[in-house]
Amino acid sequence: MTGDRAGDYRILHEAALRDYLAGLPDLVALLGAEPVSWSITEVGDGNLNLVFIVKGDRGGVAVKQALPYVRLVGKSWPLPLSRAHYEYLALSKQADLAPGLVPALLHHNETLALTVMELLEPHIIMRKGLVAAAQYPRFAGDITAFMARTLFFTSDLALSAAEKKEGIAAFAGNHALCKITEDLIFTDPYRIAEQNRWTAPYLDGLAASLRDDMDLHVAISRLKLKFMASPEALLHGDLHTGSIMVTDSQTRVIDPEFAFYGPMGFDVGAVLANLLMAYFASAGHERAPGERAAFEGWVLETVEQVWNEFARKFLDLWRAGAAGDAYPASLFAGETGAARLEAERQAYMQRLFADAVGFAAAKTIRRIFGLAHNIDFELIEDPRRRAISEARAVRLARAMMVETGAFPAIADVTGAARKLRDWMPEFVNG
Ligand code: SR1
Ligand code: MG
Repeated sequence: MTGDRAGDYRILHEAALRDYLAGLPDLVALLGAEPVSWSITEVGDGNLNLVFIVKGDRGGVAVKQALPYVRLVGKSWPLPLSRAHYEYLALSKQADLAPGLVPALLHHNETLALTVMELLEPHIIMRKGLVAAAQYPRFAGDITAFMARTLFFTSDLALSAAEKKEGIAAFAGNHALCKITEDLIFTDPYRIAEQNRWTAPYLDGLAASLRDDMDLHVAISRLKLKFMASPEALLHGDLHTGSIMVTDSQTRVIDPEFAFYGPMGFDVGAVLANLLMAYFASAGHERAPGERAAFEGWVLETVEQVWNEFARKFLDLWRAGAAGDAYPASLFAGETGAARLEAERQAYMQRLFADAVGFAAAKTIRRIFGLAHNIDFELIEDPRRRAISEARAVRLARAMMVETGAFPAIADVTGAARKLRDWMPEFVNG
């Protein structure tokens, strides 16, 4: 898969990309024999990379190239190209563990930090669909299969200690991407940081309160420590709805460049948080009342399904024959052993749920006060309206982070979200 004609790294814009691809016979066969007639369009709307769609008369591919800096900010923020290596490694692993749920890999060049993948068409970025109030009936089933299988099979429940440590080592070098998360999610929104932004002036008071709230500082710091020091499984590491492409009948998880061995709740929490943000943003978008109610009902139902189906699938895998070095079968023999192990599984899932609740809260707050926002809120043009939606999301997120124990089940999360649907923050009357 690694390209063999690469020189030193260089950014491939249209002409250079055409020449490069024209030298790869398998891709020429896929695209069509006339490179000059291929259309090449840069479509990257993420924060880090270049993404091209290349189409010929026979077919199309997606090409992703890492830039040596953060695209969102520019050359002043350098970022290692090695993230393309970790993304390729993670995609390969995920393709093995969750077949059909990630794009097919067609070519990878380490030197150019470039990967060619199956063109996902007519898939769209799920976040864009959610902003348009679209519902995705396959989503909960697919994303829970993806998470249950990738997390379980890379954990100590499924692997020997040696295999697990090899896995940790293979991704340990991706620390620059982890550092982005450590800073942008777990630190900056709670202190004065140059790159923070929020919907001013409405959220000025809330932003200031985040900086003084010691209960929140303790809670976010515990989550940060868990993120840094709990290599439970291979995470996608950035599993928001912008990293998922969908149609009515298919789901594909993309962009695992933040992959590393971390706490499972981080991935699960990311999915929950992004659905909850879509729920709160819904009130800010122009929608007929019936459409709004149907969409919001579906989103909260999906939040519940995501946790419940994930937990069920994860437990099924564990019960079906865990071959990992954790919980050795020889220690849980007989009926008593089986009963104790089952109780332990339930306790494990309860801890994982609490982690997911906390991480979901952290993911929400960062999108409202940190550097990188999301279009769920950003596309609400009227800032006052946007701030109302954001303040509701933050109110729930603070409770989830500081009083995590008050949310023992997913229905407690959706119930609290429902109660905040028409809640008005102080700035509305003040
Ligand atoms: C500087 S990168 C900002 C964010 O974009 C990615 O999608 C990650 O979420 C990261 O935190
Ligand atoms: Mg991304």
